[in-house]
Amino acid sequence: MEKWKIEFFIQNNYIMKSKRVFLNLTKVLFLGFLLLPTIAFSIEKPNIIIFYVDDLGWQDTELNDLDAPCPYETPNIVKLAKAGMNFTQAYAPATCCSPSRAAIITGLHPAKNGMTNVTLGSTKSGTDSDKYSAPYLDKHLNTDLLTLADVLNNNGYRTGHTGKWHIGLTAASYGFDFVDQTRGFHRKMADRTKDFATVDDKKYPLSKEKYPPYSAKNPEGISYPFDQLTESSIQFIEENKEEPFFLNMCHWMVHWPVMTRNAALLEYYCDKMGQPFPPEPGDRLLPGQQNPYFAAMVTSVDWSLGRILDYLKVTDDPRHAGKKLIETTYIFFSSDNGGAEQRGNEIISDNYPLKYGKTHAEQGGVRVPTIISGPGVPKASQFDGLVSQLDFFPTIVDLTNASLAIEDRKELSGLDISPIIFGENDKVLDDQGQERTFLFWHYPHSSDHMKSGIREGDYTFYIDYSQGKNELYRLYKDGERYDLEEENNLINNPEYASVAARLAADLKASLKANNARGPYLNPNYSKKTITPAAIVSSQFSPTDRLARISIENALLKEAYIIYLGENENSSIQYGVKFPAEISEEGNAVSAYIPDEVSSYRFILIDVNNYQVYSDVESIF
Ligand SMILES: [Ca+2]
Ligand SMILES: [Ca+2]
Ligand SMILES: [Ca+2]
Repeated sequence: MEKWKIEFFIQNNYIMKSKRVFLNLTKVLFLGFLLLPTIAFSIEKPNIIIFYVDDLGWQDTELNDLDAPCPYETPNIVKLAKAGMNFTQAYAPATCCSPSRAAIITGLHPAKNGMTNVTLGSTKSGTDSDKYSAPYLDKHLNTDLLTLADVLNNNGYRTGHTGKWHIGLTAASYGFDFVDQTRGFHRKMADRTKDFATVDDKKYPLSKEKYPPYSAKNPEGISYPFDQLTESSIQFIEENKEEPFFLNMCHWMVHWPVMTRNAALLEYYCDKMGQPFPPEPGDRLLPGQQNPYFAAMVTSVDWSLGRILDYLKVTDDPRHAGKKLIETTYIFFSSDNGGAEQRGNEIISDNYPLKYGKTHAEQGGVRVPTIISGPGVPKASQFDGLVSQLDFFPTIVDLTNASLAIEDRKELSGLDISPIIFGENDKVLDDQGQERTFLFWHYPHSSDHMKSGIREGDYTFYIDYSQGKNELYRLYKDGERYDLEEENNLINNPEYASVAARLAADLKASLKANNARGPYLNPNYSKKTITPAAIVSSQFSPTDRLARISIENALLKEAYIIYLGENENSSIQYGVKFPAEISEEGNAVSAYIPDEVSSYRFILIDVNNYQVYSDVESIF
């Protein structure tokens, strides 16, 4: 296969890391340790767990808690932070689910891998009132892309995915040996006010073991309903711990539907929030963080994390005599995007003091709780610099000493932050030793908040495509919180003109370097002043299996073909766009149509930036 290039990058990292961890420890331990071989501090092929939460906001845990105290109790998240490093300014690669997940697993920025939203495979153009049209998104992540699971699998790791996938097909098509995409106990309830789990429940029996929270009503703690997602994750570790393993554990919580099967937990939060139990039917309308169902979901995710940590703590590592799995495993804890604040009338949570939430490029949409723990990571440490989940891929490659072809490594959008997590450096550096000074986001979707954004130092800057204007905010000043709420737009303040110009230039250069697509102009827009490209003829030739179209009104700058249909056993990637050939004149396009494919359509971008879909063409 193409992606298994034979030319591997020979890494010296293993030896370097032995020294590195060793030097770290000498800072805190005594000289006597110098006599021990350095190898004793380094874990060969450590295990990796990514524990990923859906829609968990930056203020939805007891970490980084500003202003009003977080009412949701997260003792295990706090415990994990005390065992490792808490990142106070960590970011998801995107504002919503699929693009963040695709970015983590490919190590490529959403602008670069093209998956910038959740509407996969949709060919809807805008309506006649929309000036812009979002780019077409592949129906599933292109299977030709190298994934983190591929890299680790190729380096002797067993790879498991549990829970939410949401980037098309199943995780089995992307390098995972073990796949269980169960929703666990986060499955829709007919009536969330009363359909709670019981001790002898068929699907969700309550546990005999008791866990936090403790209260006067339940001084010994409470039971939790059976959660297949947590159990499958433990099963994967149990069955694969003889080998190094990578577990990508992705909860469906705390995403909508907002509900819990755990009556005791819900009652605990109703009591804590001064609300009746069981709650009245209907939407929760109290502002801020007062939704007891949501609180129960956050604590349920925390319980699940606790189950994993407890298992790792008591289980021997068969590969490292005398060690428990917790001593040989790195855990990456984070969330795929900021909190969803509201759905219909229901108030879910609040990202305040951060602005907005999920699907927004502002801080509430992208800043997320993040912890990394594992061997060599200083306990209860904190890093306040900018990091991204895009850094997970290269960091995991480094931690696992995995071989990766030089050209694949160069493509990665994030940076190896292992010097940060070992407390050796306080700056995130690229391969040339240059400090990374900013992160950026690209969300060319939605009708009213289609934005690209950048965070650099104290500032955020946005290009708002829908409104045709730019914004600049100053989050911090002299190390203090200044306008974290992003309320005072400084774009017209002459004092900040050079800052705005620098951020605009960095953002535009990043979008260009990553070949960011969209937003495009919408050919259906009623007030358009330029005529979009239009298709005048379309043919298919069965002899050479070439589909051809010719164009009038405007020449083309990009053209793609998508094959339509479904066949999971086929090597054809249905719904994934591939470049089509534009004629020298720019007014005709052709594409090869494989034997198996019986319908297709072209996607055209004309020189004026209109995105035009051809009709669906069928071959009879
Ligand atoms: Ca708070
Ligand atoms: Ca999400
Ligand atoms: Ca808010």
